[in-house]
Amino acid sequence: MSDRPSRFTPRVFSGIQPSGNLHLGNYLGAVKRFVDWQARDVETIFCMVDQHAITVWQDPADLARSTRELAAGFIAAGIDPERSILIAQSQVPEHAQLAWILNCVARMGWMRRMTQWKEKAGKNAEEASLGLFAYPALMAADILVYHATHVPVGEDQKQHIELTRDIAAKFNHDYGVDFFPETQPVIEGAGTRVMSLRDGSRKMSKSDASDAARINMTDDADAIARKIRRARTDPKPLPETAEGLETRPEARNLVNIYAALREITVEAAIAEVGGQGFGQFKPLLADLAVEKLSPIAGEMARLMDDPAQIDAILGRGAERARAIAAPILDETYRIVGFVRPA
Ligand code: AQP
Repeated sequence: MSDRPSRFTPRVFSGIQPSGNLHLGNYLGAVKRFVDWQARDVETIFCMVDQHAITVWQDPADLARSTRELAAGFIAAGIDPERSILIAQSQVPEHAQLAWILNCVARMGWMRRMTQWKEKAGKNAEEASLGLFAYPALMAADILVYHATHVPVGEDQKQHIELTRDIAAKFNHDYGVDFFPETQPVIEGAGTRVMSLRDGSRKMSKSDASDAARINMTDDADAIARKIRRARTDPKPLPETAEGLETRPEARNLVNIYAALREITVEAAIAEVGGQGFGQFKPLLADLAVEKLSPIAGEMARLMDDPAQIDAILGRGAERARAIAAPILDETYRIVGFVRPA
């Protein structure tokens, strides 16, 4: 946590879109680190951001299934719904209510600069949804409606957290208040940018057309081993130093994954596996991945057998979340000048 004094009680918020399969990048860059945060003496709120997911088309049945599966993934990976607050975004309407106000604070130019908007809308911006453009203001609301001070995310979300800070600062400035905190992005460890197994220059992503490019958290041991065996690499053995990985994106990605799964630094990983050829290293990595991920997949499958239990957990989470968010939204309304019911 930051050493800077703040009047805000430390509170952690982060979310994941239920827009497809939870994958190794989401796990190492986000969920695994959520579990670390949960072990600390700080309130933690984790969210299935289903309203973000529909900024691009989602089949309704798939969205419902992915939301429950993501909740199962969180729990199977170690999120305890008693210790943390686990929610589906659409069950806490305060997120969308605050987002409207933040839409009126954020500037068009800020949104246009977002890398994710440029990448996802691409040349087809006229056809993209208004929601996709406004997505970062909803993300700011997700965070600020809890006065969250820390947001653990992968590298790709850094820009959106910086935007959240800009929106909070402009709100505070425009209304002459010190109401929203300066949220810190927390981007740490070897797994903050897991790359595609087919192309070391692209991040591992739910929306990659090639299933071979990612390891899904629901993959069985055979699928995990096969994907790692077939992962693209160069022909040289692993270097003896971490610097030697700098110009070798695919090798660097596999060593990063190894380090993140082993919970060691890249330097320590290279001390263990430097000099190995991929014929030796890939089976080692596959065994490690199966050892760490298979129990999570098994537990996810078990939880998915009882969707009513997942729904009950999310319902309880929403109640607890609303108890925090509603007073913050109410105060925001007062600051803005909305007349409140007597
Ligand atoms: N490849 C990755 N490496 C490390 N962290 C990652 N995250 C996503 N991909 C990687 C982190 O996972 C959290 C949730 O991400 P998200 O699902 O909300 O959005 P995303 O970043 O857009 O994820 P995808 O998989 O790439 O989805 P699509 O394909 O739909 O765009 C975030 O903390 C993110 O940093």
